[in-house]
Amino acid sequence: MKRNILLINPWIYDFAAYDFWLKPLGLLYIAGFLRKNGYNVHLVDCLNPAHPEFKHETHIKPPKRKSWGNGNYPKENIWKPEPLADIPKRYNRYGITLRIFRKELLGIKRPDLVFVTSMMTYWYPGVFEAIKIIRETLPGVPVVLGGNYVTLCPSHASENSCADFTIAGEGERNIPNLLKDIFGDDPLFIPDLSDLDSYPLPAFDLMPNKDQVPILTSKGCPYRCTYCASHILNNGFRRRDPIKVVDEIEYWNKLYGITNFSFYDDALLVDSKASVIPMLKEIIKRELGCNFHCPNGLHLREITGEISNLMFRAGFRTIRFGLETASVKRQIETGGKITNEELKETAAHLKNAGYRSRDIGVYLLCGLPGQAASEVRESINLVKSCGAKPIIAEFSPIPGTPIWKESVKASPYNISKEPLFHNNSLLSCRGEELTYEMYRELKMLARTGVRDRG
Ligand code: B12
Ligand code: SF4
Repeated sequence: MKRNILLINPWIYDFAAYDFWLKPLGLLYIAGFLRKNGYNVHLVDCLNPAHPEFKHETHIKPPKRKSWGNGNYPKENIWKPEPLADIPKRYNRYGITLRIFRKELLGIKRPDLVFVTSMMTYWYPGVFEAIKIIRETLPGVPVVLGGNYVTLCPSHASENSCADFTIAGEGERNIPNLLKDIFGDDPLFIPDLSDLDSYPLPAFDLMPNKDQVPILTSKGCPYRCTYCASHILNNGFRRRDPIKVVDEIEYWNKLYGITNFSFYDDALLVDSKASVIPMLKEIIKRELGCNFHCPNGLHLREITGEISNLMFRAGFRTIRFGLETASVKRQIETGGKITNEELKETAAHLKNAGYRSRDIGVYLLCGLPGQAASEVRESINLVKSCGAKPIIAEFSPIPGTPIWKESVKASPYNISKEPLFHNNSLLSCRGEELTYEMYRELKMLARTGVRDRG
């Protein structure tokens, strides 16, 4: 008889959260893998903004959703975890209510195993809540926890989560051994880990809310920026065949009428001749009429006139880039992924292709160790002067990154011991020179005065 595995995408517990095309892609890949190995899979998505049971939750305001698959989450104000007690901000549970979650768990066939995913390190309270309720409602069923939080904070996860197993790293790599240990099952199918095209498609059919589909054309990144965890989370840089990526897009489009897709790559544009250029040409050729969104920062350096035109024609609507800082010194110190000259050229290419200033979002890090407010201000002004839109991205320190030691030194919080202090809203590594007041002013400055010129 087939075994049943329950997959859980937990809530976000945070001061703020916005559904910027966010789906549990890693968990859906694992579901595809499990299915291919003959397991029955069922998913409970705690972040489903459109759960039918919300009609009975009259205390919750219906969230504003956008037609492109992004928008607000339903939310409830909750108690702050003790380490955050002094932070003068409201703390929320984003997603379905606890009652709906319990009802979901009690309404399904008892599983043989539960897989729980995790994303940001500082979102672990929502993960722990899910595990606690699973233990109450499904006593005796083993719980496995994986995902980015476990990979980045393995000891914290194994010591505090109450999961039976905590598994760091790529699921496809580690789950076969786990299934052997728990059930004695030998896998029928293991993908070639060096070939992303051998992975089964993510089991997107399990998602209750099919408003958009996330796509991954590659894993990892050839750069090594000091603040980024990409190299810890991925084993090298691997890419899919660009035509197979378009086959996947067309598949979801034909099957469910999906017209919005978001790219989750760390390095979508790198090595463009072999990857993104053929992909864009194929999307245009097939006349799919879809919208594409890149919420994660793209590499400015890779943009040419040709790529800009192809992106525009293919339907790339939301484009975000990572500049991080206009300080030449810091650009070099943190990895040298971009120069200010390249930003100017890129913005001009994108404008020529038809994008407006407000379409060209450029992320700027704020709150890096030792970073002065003037550096962020100058970065904002540079982005504006190039005819693009600056977007402040608050620095979140990540264990294992090259900048980690410096972050630990700079922070008044115990970021080594407590992942809640990695929360980007805290600006936990800012120097005294960059006050919250200044940060708010910088946010305002970034938001105002982006004009469409030329
Ligand atoms: C896409 C993305 C986003 C998207 C959202 C997508 C999402 N689902 O959340 C957007 C652009 C919105 C986003 C925003 C931010 N992000 Co982000 N994001 C990513 C990114 C690039 C990919 C995540 C992903 O889906 N990968 C693809 C899937 C296939 O992989 P996966 O989820 O890891 O799953 C695999 C394994 O983890 C494992 N696995 C997963 N679940 C399970 C479960 C079990 C049981 C097992 C065994 C295994 C397992 O197997 C899976 C398959 O191989 C990661 C970097 C990265 N390469 O992972 C950063 C990353 C997670 N983000 C990060 C950051 C800093 C942010 C921001 C704070 C940036 C900012 N300053 O504004 C914001 C915060 C958003 C918020 N609301 O607070 C950091 C993490 C910070 C932290 N402390 O945890 C990362 C690591 C990037 C970095 N800088 O290094 N992000
Ligand atoms: S280029 Fe982007 S994904 Fe690559 S290491 Fe730097 S920040 Fe990370």
